[in-house]
Amino acid sequence: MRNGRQSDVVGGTPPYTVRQSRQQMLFDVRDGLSRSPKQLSPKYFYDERGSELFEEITQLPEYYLTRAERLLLEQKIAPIVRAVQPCSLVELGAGSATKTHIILDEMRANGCAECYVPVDVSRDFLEATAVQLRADYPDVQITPVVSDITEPFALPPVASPTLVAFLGSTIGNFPREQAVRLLAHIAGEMGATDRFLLGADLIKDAAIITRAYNDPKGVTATFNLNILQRLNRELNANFPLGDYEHRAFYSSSQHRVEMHLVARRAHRVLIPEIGEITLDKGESIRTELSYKYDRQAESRREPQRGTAPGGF
Ligand code: SAH
Ligand code: AVI
Repeated sequence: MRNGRQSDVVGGTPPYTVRQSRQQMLFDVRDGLSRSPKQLSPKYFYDERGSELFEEITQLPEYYLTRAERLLLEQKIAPIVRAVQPCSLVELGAGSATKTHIILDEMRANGCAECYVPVDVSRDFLEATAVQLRADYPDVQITPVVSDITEPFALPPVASPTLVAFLGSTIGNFPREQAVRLLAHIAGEMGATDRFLLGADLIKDAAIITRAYNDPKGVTATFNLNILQRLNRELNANFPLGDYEHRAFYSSSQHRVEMHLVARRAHRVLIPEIGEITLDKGESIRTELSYKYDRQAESRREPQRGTAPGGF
């Protein structure tokens, strides 16, 4: 990787801190809730509780994404590592980094695993992940970076070649334009011998996708509602949680899941630093988009992003 630009970060020693994250949250929430339809950025799902709930989702029988990706990594990572010969691994939206073990183990077996840089917006969870990884890989330098990857972010200098991984289909949670901007930014940070590994969920039967976002145990509903709980906790808002219903559906025309919180009754919410927000009965707040991909169509789009598909 090229050396990280230090201008976007506060503090010189890792983990870097995100500048003015509370101000950013107030700005985003004010902006999102003044739109029609109302929306909140899915990055606000991931406080510590939200990250734990996502981990629970990955264990659900209906949520096929994590299992499928784990299997793919187990089957495909060896030739990828052999071809790239990475000494460093940078992972965007790393979360608990459970699948990352498959990559790090393969890098170590291949003779080089110097540095691992998990990047995530969820500070406490990322720090816990780093503690666990340091215990599991005492010989690897673990340098967590707390950053919002939708903003330009700095990475510490690491040994080349670097494998940059973006797993879990998190790319699908970004609207197309934002995804292209993010990939172009990453491509600009990568050196000639670095490579990018993307995990993205493909278009499939609508019923399978719908089930994955409407589990009968209600874990996904709790994950969805946690975004309002977080606003109550961190911004002293008074969202009446019991008055919202989880709704997730797949749009076959747009190839995306939409997740919403629907108001069961008309009400007002006060967010002291933002003001009063009015919701009608049946009005929804869109909390997430989760795009599903078409392998051929995406390959044709690669040049736009400054990346080129490999042959695995
Ligand atoms: N990669 C893991 C986790 C996926 S969950 C896996 O495959 O299981 C999505 C992760 O991306 C969460 O850990 C969340 O905190 C992180 N994330 C979401 N939006 C982000 C953003 N804008 N910037 C940085 N990290 C983000
Ligand atoms: C992290 N991301 C890819 C998940 C997804 O499937 O879009 C988040 C999630 N939302 C509901 N369930 C899981």
